[in-house]
Amino acid sequence: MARPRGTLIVFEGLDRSGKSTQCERLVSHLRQEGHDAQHMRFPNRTTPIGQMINNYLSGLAQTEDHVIHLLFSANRWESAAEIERLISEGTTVVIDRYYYSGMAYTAAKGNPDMDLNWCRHPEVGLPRPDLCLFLDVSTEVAMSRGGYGAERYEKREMQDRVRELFRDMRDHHDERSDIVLVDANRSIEDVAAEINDLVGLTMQQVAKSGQPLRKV
Ligand code: ADP
Ligand code: FDM
Ligand code: MG
Repeated sequence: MARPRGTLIVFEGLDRSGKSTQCERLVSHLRQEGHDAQHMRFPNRTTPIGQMINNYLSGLAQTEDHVIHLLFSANRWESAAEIERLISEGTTVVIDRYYYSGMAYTAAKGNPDMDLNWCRHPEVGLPRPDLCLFLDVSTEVAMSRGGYGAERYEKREMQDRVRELFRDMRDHHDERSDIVLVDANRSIEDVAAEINDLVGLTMQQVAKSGQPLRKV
């Protein structure tokens, strides 16, 4: 019997919601259970495009708003074929931020030409996640986890607008059926336990339905 395809899982949420912590824990958990699992993150700062993004986020470079939006998207497209290959080989891919962040952070800049609909266009055709776990954390709890750092978007006003836009996306956009809200104000262990259950269910559904990997 052919091996079932892998599952595509994405973590989203504001800064300090616990995405990186939970991605690592999930990948270890899946490997312990005998699955092949691979961790990825966006932006992937290791490629030439990723270095341009890093220079922008750290304040070393000023980049026009449309240009940086398209670079974030291009940074996903340069990994799209690899994601598809891993999934087709039966590896579950766990990604720390994806095009949901791409849409919300650009739209949060408030440029009327760059609303969520405009922001979505360059993402159309990317591998579509089977599940997007949205880690929901209050501003107070996020601040208690070390406050904001020095990168471009780590400011209270920007985070508040991104929170609103993530909410719009969960309620009104094509994305809504893929997004599951997780209360991330709890302990690392409690959040991880819920995530393991949600991911387990999604993997079972993918294996049972035989549904191929979709596209955005
Ligand atoms: P993100 O990747 O979303 O920015 P991180 O996983 O890097 O978030 O977590 C930010 C900080 O908060 C880290 O110091 C991490 O150890 C801590 N942290 C993560 N999850 C929790 C939690 N559930 N409870 C308390 N602290 C947490
Ligand atoms: N970000 C991330 C975007 O603005 N667009 C994107 O497409 C992606 C993937 O980059 F402020 C923003 C979100 C965050 C920053 O932070 C990257 P981390 O700490 O590397 O996740
Ligand atoms: Mg992180």
